[in-house]
Amino acid sequence: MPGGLNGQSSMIYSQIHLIIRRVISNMAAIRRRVALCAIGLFILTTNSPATVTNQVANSTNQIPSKASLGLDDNWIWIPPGTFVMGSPPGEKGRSGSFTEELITVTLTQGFYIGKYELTQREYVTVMGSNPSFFTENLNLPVERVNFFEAVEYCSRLTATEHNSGRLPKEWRYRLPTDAEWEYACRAGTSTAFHFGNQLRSGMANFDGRYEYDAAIGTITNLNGIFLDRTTPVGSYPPNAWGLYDMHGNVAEWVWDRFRTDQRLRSNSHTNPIGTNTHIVRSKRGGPFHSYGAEVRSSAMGDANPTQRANYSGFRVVLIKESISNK
Ligand SMILES: [Ca+2]
Repeated sequence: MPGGLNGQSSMIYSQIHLIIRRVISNMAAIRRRVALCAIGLFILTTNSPATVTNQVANSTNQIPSKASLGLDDNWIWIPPGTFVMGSPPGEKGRSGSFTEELITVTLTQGFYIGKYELTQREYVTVMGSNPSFFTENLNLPVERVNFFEAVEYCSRLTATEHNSGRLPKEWRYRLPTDAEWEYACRAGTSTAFHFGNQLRSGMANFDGRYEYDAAIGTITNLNGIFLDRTTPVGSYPPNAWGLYDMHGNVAEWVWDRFRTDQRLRSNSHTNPIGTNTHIVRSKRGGPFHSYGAEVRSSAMGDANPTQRANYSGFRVVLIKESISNK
């Protein structure tokens, strides 16, 4: 009869069978997770501090397309990753303060960054005026902009692009943080410059009379090239990620002074950003009149944010996150 002992036994056996199958299935899933964890642990433990740079997410299918953000080809995608910020103690000419102390930094957000320093053409298009000193070519980097004007440029560009519908509302343009700038500059390297440990006359727009070797320091070369002015963006070879003029030409305003304030107030080096408790702001990459030692990847200049100088410009990032004006 239906629901009799045989029927109940059959139902019980079916349920037991189902439970056993689920247990086996779960064990297989657990084994897969353990295997993945082991692989991840292997990857982490086989990266020495010296090679921790460039632990980037290589998956190209996570990169938002330039077309979806209204970008042209002058933008480079920088993947999230972990890198060592700063310079080793043996690197000659490094700052005597803690500003170049080695710190492992993780950036969890990928972002787009300008392939070039912001040009005068781009600045005039958004701001309607050109404050620059060297003005005969609109492909020269904009200069004589102060920190606040650089921030204003980013805000206006964001508003324009949002209003046009080209840029999704959750994305915005801003200055790179100190850490983002150095991560992009190094492009996976840990040497004094993105192209190695030596900077010779003509390799970048700097004072080529004072070349540099990380093991020696400044090397005087009175026949070296010193232009004493800006050059059109992209006049020298790019780094491995395709970014130009990260060493020299104009020094570039960044948002914060990470290593002089964030480091002191927090042990967190994930997406580090400084505060505005310090009035002065950081500039990175060094300008055209600097010695080689002053345009190293880890070198940091600073200035009052109201300073206007014909050697100070900036570069812009586009990122899907918000950083409050704290
Ligand atoms: Ca520069």
